[in-house]
Amino acid sequence: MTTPVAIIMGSQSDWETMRHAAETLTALGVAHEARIVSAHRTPERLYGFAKGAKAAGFQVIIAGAGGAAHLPGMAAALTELPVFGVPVESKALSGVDSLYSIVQMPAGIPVGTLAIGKSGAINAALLAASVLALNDAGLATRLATWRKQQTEAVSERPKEETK
Ligand code: RP5
Repeated sequence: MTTPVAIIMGSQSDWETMRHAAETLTALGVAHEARIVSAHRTPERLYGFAKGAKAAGFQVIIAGAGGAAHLPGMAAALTELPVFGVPVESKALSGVDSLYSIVQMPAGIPVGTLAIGKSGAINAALLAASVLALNDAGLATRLATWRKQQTEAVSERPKEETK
């Protein structure tokens, strides 16, 4: 039994954001593995991971990084697996640096770039699940249920504000 989704991140400090991807996948019953793989501090680990990811059975990679966020693009350069990039909110530039580092890929090496921070991490997991659901009817049903529950949780009227 292989694990379909790899969640990689540039640093332990990214986990606070990327754990939301992991939690979303868990809620959908999608097996995943999280690893710290830094494009700058552990380039050989990145090379080994990305080159071996397909053979290891991964089908989708979610890559989160902040600042000079080269991890998603470098991973995408080294594997044909779909890579979804999550810009982590940085202290200096609030994640705009991360977003620009990830989103503006040259034609030929795609990274599906999500929103900055928690929303991006959750949506990366949902996109990964949507991709896997194309060939997994059980997951497609769980995803539809997840979305239905989300819709039902939205009230038609705002609750009274408490003072
Ligand atoms: C990036 O540098 C990481 O993805 C992280 O978002 C950022 C800061 O890393 P730390 O200094 O917190 O390890 O490579």
